Amino acid sequence: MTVLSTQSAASTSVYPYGPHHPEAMVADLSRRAYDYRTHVLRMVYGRKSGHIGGAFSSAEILTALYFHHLRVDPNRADWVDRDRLVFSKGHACAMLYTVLAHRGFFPVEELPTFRSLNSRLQGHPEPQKTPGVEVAAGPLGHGVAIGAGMALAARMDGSKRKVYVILGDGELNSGVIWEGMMTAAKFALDNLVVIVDYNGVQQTGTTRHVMPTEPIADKWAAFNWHVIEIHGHNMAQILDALDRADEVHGRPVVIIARTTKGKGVSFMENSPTWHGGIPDAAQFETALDELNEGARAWTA
Ligand SMILES: Cc1ncc(C[n+]2csc(CCOP(=O)(O)OP(=O)(O)O)c2C)c(N)n1
Repeated sequence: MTVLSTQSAASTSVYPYGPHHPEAMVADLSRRAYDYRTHVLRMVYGRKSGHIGGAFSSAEILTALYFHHLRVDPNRADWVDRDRLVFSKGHACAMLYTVLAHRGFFPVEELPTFRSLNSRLQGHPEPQKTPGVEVAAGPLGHGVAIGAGMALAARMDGSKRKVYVILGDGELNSGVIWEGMMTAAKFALDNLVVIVDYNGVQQTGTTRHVMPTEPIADKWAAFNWHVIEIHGHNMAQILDALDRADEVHGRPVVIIARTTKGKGVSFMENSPTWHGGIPDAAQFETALDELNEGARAWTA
C-alpha cells in the first residue's frame, strides 16, 4: 500500500487493495455504465437540454452503488433503514435517473420525459417528485452538510444505515462543503462516505484554472477524514473502495475518484463545452457508436 506523503497510514490510503470482486461482475457493471451513458445521451439529445459531461463521469460510481453496494429496495423506497444517496451535483441527474430506473424505482420508459413539463424527471432532482431521489440538489455545495445531518440522525436512531454523498470537484468551490467536512469529523461520522467525482473540469473551464483544489487528498485528511484515492472509471477499484470504507471506524471517509468529464465519447472528454453542450445529429450518432463500442468491450 502506498501512503500519501504528508499523512499517517491510519488516515490516508491509495489504491490498489484488490481485486476482490469476480471478473464477471466487474464486467457486467462496467458494461451497464456504458449502456446507461447511451440513455443519458438520448435523453439530453431528445430534449435538447441537460448535462452530459458530469453525468458520464459519474456512470461507474452510480452503477457500483445502486447495483452492488447500497442497501435499498425499489419496492420499499421509503424503508427507514435504507442507505441514503445524496447526489449533490444535481445538474448531472440524467445519470441518477437512468440508474434509478434500471434499478426498478420507476419505468425505464419514463426516461425520455426528462426535462419535460409535468415529468417526474426534472432538470434537477427533487425527492417529492422522483422515486429513489433522496435530496433536492441544484444549488451546489450542500451535500456534505446534508449528508452529515442524515448520518448523525442514523446514529441517533440506532440504525446501521449509511449515507453516501456524490460531489463534483467544481462543487468543492462552495465554502459550505468545508463546514460540512468539519462537522462530520467533529461527530466522527463513520457512517458517512463522500465520493468526489474528480473530473477536473467544471462549467466554464478546468478546476485548476477556476479554483485550484490540490492537494485534494491532503486537504480532506487535514480535516480528519479517511481518504481513499481511486480511478473513478475502474469498477473493481470503486467496489473495493466502497468495501474498504465500510471497515473504517471513528472518522468519515472520502473516496477521491479520478474521473474524466464526458467519459466514453472521444470528442466530449475533458472539455467544458460538454458540461451543458447539446450534440447535433452527426455528433449524436458518433457518440452513440462510441458508447456502444464501449459497452461491447465489456460484453463476454
Ligand atoms: C451554488 C451554485 N453555484 C453555481 C452553480 C452553477 N453550476 C452548475 S454546474 C456547475 C459546475 C459544477 O462543476 P462540477 O462540480 O465539477 O460538476 P461536474 O463536472 O461533475 O459536472 C456550476 C458552477 C450552481 N448550480 N450552484
